[in-house]
Amino acid sequence: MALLDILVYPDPRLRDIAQKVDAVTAIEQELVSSMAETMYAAPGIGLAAIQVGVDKRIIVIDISEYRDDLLVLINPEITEQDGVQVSEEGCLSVPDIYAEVARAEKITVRHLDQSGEPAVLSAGGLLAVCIQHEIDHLDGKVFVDYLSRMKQSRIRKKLLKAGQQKSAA
Ligand code: GNR
Ligand code: NI
Repeated sequence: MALLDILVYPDPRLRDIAQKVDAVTAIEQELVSSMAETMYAAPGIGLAAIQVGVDKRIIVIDISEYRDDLLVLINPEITEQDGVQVSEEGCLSVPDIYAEVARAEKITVRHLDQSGEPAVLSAGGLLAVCIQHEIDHLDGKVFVDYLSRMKQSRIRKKLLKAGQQKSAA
């Protein structure tokens, strides 16, 4: 296991489109465990491989109160969705920025689990939000893409400036 570096917006690698995983091998399992460690340390409730610079369709999520219920989704695909919910989102790749985003209220997701077994999951509320947020990352999208151009440009400036201060320190 290893702590991985999380890419920060507007890093162009966050625009990469992740590739389907052909087989869940020891390599993928090692990546999953490093991603989980990185998510728990951050701390965050979800992490997509793209955020750590790996272009594989792999997501880890834990929305449980005691951080002891890891969900691993490989090659996730939303097969059904229903309703709309608006909630405040944040992102480990967009530090200290929060904004309301509209998402489907309920979703059904087909995926492979951590052992590579096909599985289906139905989710609503925060879990549904988190899964949609993570699948967006796999498709090169970030939640700020849903905001006005004006807000996007303010966020980009702010994070570029914060990044420069960090590298000068
Ligand atoms: O930690 C996270 N919190 C969060 C809150 C509301 C909606 C989505 C999220 S996901 C985010 C972690 C992250 O950036 N995953 O990509
Ligand atoms: Ni995110």
